[in-house]
Amino acid sequence: MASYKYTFKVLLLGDGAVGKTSLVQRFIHNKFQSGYLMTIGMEPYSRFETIKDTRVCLQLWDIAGQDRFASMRQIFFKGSLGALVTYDITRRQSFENLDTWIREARTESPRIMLMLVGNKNDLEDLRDVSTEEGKKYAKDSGCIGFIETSAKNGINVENAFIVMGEEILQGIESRD
Ligand code: G3D
Ligand code: MG
Repeated sequence: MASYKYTFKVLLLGDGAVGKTSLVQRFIHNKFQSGYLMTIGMEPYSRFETIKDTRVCLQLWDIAGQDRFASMRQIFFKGSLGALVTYDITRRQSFENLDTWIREARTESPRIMLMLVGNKNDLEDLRDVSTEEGKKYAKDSGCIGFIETSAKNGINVENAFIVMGEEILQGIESRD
């Protein structure tokens, strides 16, 4: 039986179609499915990880359109320790909407740790937001880190979630 010391509730935030569900599927099932992706409601996905000798449960909450209603939003944000704030590097509008996502996260969960994720970096030819812009935005908005990922080919997906877990763990253990 799995035993673990902590559960870390981590949210996936960002505009529709940036790849939030695909990132979760890649991390949990190590697969990518194009064309038909079921929208995940309020059911979280979990993966156990050993981070710095500590067994933790990374509990991932993927946001779907309906979660933007106020009553759902409260449940969604309640107890969240971190969020991957995600945009699509080929769609500038999804980058420009980050301010709104970050403001909402900080309103609902004032101490939440945010990691900026630029997804779809397999589509280099269609890139619309440079890596430098992403880096700068992460720094200016107080994110704990920035990473470019591809849910399609798996690049950096584990890294994104595990770095998030490491930062949360460090935050908790330095408080004890
Ligand atoms: P969302 O959960 O943020 O709404 P989805 O986004 O995970 O549903 O993904 C939206 C679309 O982007 C899907 O296309 C999905 O296959 C595609 N996608 C997600 N991540 C990547 C990626 O890293 N690279 C590429 N090239 N595409 C990606 P479809 O066509 O299935 O609707
Ligand atoms: Mg989705």
